[in-house]
Amino acid sequence: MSEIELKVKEILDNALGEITSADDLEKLNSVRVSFLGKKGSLTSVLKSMKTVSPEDRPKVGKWVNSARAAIEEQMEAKRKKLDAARLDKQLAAEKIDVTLPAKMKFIGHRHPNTIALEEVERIFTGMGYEVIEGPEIEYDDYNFTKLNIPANHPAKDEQDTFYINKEILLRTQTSPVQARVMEKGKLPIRMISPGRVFRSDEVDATHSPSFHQIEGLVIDKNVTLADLKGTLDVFAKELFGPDTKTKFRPHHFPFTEPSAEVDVSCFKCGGKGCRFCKGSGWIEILGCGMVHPHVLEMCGIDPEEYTGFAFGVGLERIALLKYEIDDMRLLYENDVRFLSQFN
Ligand code: 2U9
Repeated sequence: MSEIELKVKEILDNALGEITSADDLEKLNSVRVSFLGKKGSLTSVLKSMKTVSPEDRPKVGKWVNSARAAIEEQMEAKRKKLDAARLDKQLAAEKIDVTLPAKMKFIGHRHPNTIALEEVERIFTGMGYEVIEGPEIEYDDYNFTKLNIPANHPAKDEQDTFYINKEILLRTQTSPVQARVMEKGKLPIRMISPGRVFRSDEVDATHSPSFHQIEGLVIDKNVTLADLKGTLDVFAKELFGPDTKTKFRPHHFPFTEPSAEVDVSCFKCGGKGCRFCKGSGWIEILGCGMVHPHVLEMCGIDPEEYTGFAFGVGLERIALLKYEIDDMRLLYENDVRFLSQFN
C-alpha cells in the first residue's frame, strides 16, 4: 500500500471514529469541517495532488472520492439518528397535559353608557320607535335656526359650541337629525336619535365638552300632551321600576310649546326624601314638550294638520343615576378598575 493510500485510509478511519463518538449535531458538524471542509484533512490530500505522479493521480482521486462518499454516508446516517433522538427528547420534555383547564380569554364588556343606551333603545323600540342617527358636524341652520333658535337668540349662548366656520359647527343637540327626518316629509314619525353632542363647557363632575343625548320625536295627526305624558310615564316605569311616578314641571325650550321638565320619584327612597334625591323625593331626568308650530312649519310640516311631541335626555345622566355614579368623569377615563364593575 502506498504512503498516500495509507494516509487516506487513516483519515477515513479517524473520521468514522469521530462520527461514531459525536453525540450531538454541533459535534457532527465540526467533524464535517475538519475532514471535508476547505481546510479539512481529506481536502488537503487533493491539494497535495501536484506531488503525485500523473499516472497515479486517477487512483488517488478515486481513493479520496470513495473515502469522502463513505464519510458523507456515515454522517448522514448519524445526523438522522441524532435528529430523531433530539425530537424524542423534546417531545418528552414538552408533554402536553390535555386534561388541564384552558386559559381564560379576556373578553371585554359593554361600557355603562352603552348599557344605558341599549336599555333606552329597548324601551322605545318596544313602543314602535325607530332609532335614527345623524352627523355630528352640522349646519348652524339645522342645529339652531330650524329649531326656533335664530341668530342672536340667547339659547345660542347657553349652547355655545365649536364652529368649523360661520355656517358649520359641532352639533349641540341631536335635534337636527329629527329636523332632517321631518323635512323628508314621510309621516307619521316615531323616532329616537341617540348620539354624541358638543358644548364648549369646562370639565367637572356633571359637565363635559362632549356628551351624549337621546332625543325622541313623534309627529302624527291628533298627537296630544296626554300622549307625551303617557309615553314618558311608561319610559320612567320601565327604566326605574314599576312604582316610579312622574311629575311634569312647566319649563321653556325654544323648540317646544308648551314645554316641561320631568322628574321621577326617587327610586332610592320611593319619594320620602333621602340623600340621593337631596331630600326632595324627586329626581330630574329629562326635558320635553309639544313641537312648536313654527318648528313644524320650518321643517315643511303643516301645523294645522299635524302635531307632535319631543323629548331629550342626557345619556350620561341616565347612566349616573341608574348605576349611582357620582362623577361623570369616571365615564370617560376608561379606568378598568371602575369599568370592570359593569361586567
Ligand atoms: C325637534 C323638535 C323638538 C327635543 C327636546 C329637550 C326638550 C331637552 C335636554 C335634556 C338634557 C338636553 O341633554 S340635555 O342637556 N333636552 O330638555 N329636548 S325637548 O326637542 C325637539 C327635538 C327635535 C325637531
